[in-house]
Amino acid sequence: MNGLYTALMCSFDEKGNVNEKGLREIVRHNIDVQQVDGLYVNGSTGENFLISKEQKKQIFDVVNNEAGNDVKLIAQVGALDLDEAVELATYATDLGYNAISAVTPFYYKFDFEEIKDYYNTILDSVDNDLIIYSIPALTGVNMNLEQFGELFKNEKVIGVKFTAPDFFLLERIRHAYPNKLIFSGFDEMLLSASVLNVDGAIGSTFNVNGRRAKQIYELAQKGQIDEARDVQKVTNDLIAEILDNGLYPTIKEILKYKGVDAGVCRKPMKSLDPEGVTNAQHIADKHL
Ligand code: NAY
Repeated sequence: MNGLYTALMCSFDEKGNVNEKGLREIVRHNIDVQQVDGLYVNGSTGENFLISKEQKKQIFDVVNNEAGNDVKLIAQVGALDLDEAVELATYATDLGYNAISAVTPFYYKFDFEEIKDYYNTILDSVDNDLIIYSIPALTGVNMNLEQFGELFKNEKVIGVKFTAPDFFLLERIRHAYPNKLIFSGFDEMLLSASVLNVDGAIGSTFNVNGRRAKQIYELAQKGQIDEARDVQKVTNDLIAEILDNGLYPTIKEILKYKGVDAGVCRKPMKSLDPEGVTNAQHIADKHL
């Protein structure tokens, strides 16, 4: 399961429906042009927390159908409705997804026993491996080394998508659990994470900058840190401008500019105004 995975965008139309043709184009662009090793489906970047259970299943279907066996597929199934998470985990597993992933349960301040029960309940219901999706800045859930270790005791928990700038904790997890997979989740920190020997990365900006991300990761693996730093610098020039202009809508606009029908974002997420569209096109011209 090692390697670089795009946190896949989804194409929506103005009414918020999944634009299947556009979604297929995004999948193909990531496989054929960005040349990533896999796709992380229905994560934050896929606007997962803004869509219905039926839409999540529809997206799992379309992506699986379009990608076939070309790349590895990870299905993010985490949901506050645990029955829904179990249903989605079963659904994606039956489709043949290589692994599932689940965000830590959020909004209510769940204690660790509740978080552990959430993961074990999902895993007891499916014959598949799971990658914990940890993103404390959005969920408010900050797990420590011991708590990760407690979750890792379940052999079906094969790793973590670590979207946090805590490199002390990242190094401690790496050291303590050499056999678990760690995926770096912040594209702007990919080099720093790669130096700590992560097993791969999952990123939103890989939808448009996947090839450079792969270069950073592979250069770091070969110990060519100066070269990797140069590519991370160019990457971060791009990411800084994308973040300034609005993360997901700007990536969608860049995709559209490249001929990929990425659609608009689901409300209440805004799409870009005309000035934002022009900015996105300038960003693409300048950096991609
Ligand atoms: C997801 O599930 O889509 C991700 O978490 C992918 C990781 C991204 N995090 C978010 C919150 O979008 O790629 C990162 C991030 O967008 C990027 O580093 C820019 O900050």
